[in-house]
Amino acid sequence: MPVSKTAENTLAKKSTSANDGPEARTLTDGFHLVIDALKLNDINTIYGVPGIPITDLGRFAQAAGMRVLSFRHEQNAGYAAAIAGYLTKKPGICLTVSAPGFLNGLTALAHATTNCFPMILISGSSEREIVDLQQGDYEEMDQLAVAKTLCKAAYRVLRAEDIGIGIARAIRAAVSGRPGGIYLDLPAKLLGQTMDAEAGARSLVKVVDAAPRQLPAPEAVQRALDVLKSAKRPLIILGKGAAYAQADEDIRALVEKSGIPYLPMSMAKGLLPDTHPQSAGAARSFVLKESDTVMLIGARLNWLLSHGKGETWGDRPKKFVQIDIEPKEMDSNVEVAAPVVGDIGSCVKVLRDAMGDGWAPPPAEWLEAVNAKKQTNLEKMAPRLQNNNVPMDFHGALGVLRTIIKERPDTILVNEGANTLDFARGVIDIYKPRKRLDVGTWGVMGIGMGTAIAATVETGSPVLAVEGDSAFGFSGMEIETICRYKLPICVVVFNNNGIYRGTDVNPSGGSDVATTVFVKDARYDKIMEAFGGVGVHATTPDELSRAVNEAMDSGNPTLVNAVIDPKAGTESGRIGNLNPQSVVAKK
Ligand code: ADP
Ligand code: TZD
Ligand code: MG
Repeated sequence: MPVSKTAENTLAKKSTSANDGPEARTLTDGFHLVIDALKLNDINTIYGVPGIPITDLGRFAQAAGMRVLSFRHEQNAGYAAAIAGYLTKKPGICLTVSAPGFLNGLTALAHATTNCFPMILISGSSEREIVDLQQGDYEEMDQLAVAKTLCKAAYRVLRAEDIGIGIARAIRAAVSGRPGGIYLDLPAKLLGQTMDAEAGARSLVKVVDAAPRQLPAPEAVQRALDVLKSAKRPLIILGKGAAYAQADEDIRALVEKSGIPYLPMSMAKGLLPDTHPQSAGAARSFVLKESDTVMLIGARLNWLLSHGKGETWGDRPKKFVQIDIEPKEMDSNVEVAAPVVGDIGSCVKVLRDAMGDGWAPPPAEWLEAVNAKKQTNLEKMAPRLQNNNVPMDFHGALGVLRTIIKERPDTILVNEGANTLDFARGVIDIYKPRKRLDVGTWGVMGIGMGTAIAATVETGSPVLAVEGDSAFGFSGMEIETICRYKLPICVVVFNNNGIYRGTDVNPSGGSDVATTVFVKDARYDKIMEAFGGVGVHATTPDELSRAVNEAMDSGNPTLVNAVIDPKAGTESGRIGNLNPQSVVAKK
């Protein structure tokens, strides 16, 4: 690509204009104002892909001491930014070029919004005068218009003196209320604009109290307590909003004080350790059906909870208490008897205090029934996790990884796939908050490598990424990124030769393989070796265990190709019921 039109700017930060006379004025420009505004707000990491018109923005940011991580595809940089936002409560930044780069980042921006993760997608854009007349500029697109429907808010900055305000608005919009994805459009011309350096510095805004606490109304708290008190079979459901809130101690105190069994949604696992006596994770179907009162904390009654009704929830009438920062979430699917609107940290603290000393635990009968169900299910699963079948099945392989996470609870588990996701979620216990990151609300494939990279970059923790072979393919090229930055990430590809299973055949009898099948016995470990990392081919639970433990001990980028029986999986994992059925032909 040719040198950027706007990048006649040299690497020198502040230049002196030639015709400024003896009392030369010091200038700054759009590039540096963006960087200064981000740094002023303690944002020090950028995930992106360089190119016109933002190549120099990345260079200058690196020169200014920011961590700028270049990816191989914007979607993966976007997923990294999204999860960075979730882990830090500060907006994760994804930086892209115009039209195609912007569009590549957009899936991740929409994913962030859907999952309530704070993120800012910053894209360079082409000349407004040409774009708006549709005269065919380089990478022409009305990006602001396109982004608007896919994010929480979208802004464009046209004047250098507005950069400070533009970034402040983007930050506040991302993290306040229900967090989400923000689009910030920076035209090439803006980046090259100059202004007086002192005036520029004065134009920057440090956002004060970006996500203000929102205390619940006392009558809402009382109503919630009344509903909980009258419950015979109460249940608490913790969602990823609760994990996001970083109110770990207060949430634990509320759950323990209440004595109520709780169910963690997938990314809320570890908020309390999965081995906690009140965890009803192993009795999920039972408690959803049998409970009479359910308190949701940062979890929505969307498809992941069968919308709060139907077969999953059984015949017993339910009362719902819901803690959420978004008032519109209440009654979204079923009636909520006691809405508690506020930030989770404040809400759980107030609720816990209001329970006072005289709070009675739920009826013993209920607790015993939940525990009995839990024990039966755990006993049923235990022997399956110890099996030494070759080729490995999902349980044999996951039994090994379960032990590794138990012994190394600070590891962040990243997980995507269908069977690989559903079985791992059930099998691998998580012991600490925000240590399980996965496909989120959409069940999107492709979050893997971006998520793994940001997880270790933001927290310093090692990462174990457990990936279906299909899932891995969506972001596999970022293995180079992992090697380039020498990140402590161990990827285990559950290689069952395809999507769900590797045994489908082409129903027409033609020479193409079936639509869900990949190259047989592929060696994903070689991809890691190509970039200088460690590749291991593991065919038994022992080999898998050894390889992952070595990777975790060394911190070297590692990819373990775990050979899984191609017959072991089921169609769509645990959500096969969502597949539409044809009346014409049965599979
Ligand atoms: P899960 O998929 O784990 O069930 P969801 O993503 O469906 O979780 O729900 C998360 C909920 O948490 C959203 O409704 C969101 O508004 C809410 N939320 C996020 N952050 C906070 C917070 N700090 N305080 C209160 N609610 C929050
Ligand atoms: N594309 C995107 C972006 N997200 C998706 N969820 C899908 C396609 C559809 N899909 C699933 O829902 S799971 C999956 C796809 C393609 C892959 C499952 O295969 P896998 O896992 O190899 O990752 P298992 O272990 O073989 O089931
Ligand atoms: Mg597979």
